[in-house]
Amino acid sequence: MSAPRVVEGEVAAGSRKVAIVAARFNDFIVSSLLKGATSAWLQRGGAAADLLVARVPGAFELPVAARKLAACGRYDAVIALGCVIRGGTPHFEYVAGECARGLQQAGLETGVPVIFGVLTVDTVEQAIERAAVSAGNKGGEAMEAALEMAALMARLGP
Ligand code: INI
Repeated sequence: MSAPRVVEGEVAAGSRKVAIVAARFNDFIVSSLLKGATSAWLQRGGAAADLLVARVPGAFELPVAARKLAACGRYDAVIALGCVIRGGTPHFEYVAGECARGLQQAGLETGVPVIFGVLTVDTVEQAIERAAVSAGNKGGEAMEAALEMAALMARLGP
């Protein structure tokens, strides 16, 4: 039996354009995710002028802004960055759940990859660990996923 044809995207910025939408809530964590995403962009050869950063109040507002950026036709991928900490209230489920659902919907409706770079954690300590400046920064991982998906979508065609 012959091997299947495998299609995948490379993690390289080239001349791509990416938009990040980042929540201000829990900014002490989100700003680290933003740094991780920005340095991954530069490391992968992206031009500063080809990266847009839009800020929104909290994770609940990420989907509407992400959808607008995805639909405008200027970006190859959109990354949503935020941090929702459980803190023992049902509020967490609404904010984190609706954020995830809305971001997925934004990607499916527009066909532009919308990357989930939102930490949904039980404790501040877990958030700090995932936003560490070293390897494993979830913002950097989100950028790598965005570039891979942008390349894959281009390769898969219209
Ligand atoms: N927004 C977050 O991004 N993270 C949270 O942990 C959070 N908590 O815990 O409430 C949060 N709430 C704000 C929410 O995202 C909206 O900005 C607000 O409800 C206005 O719509």
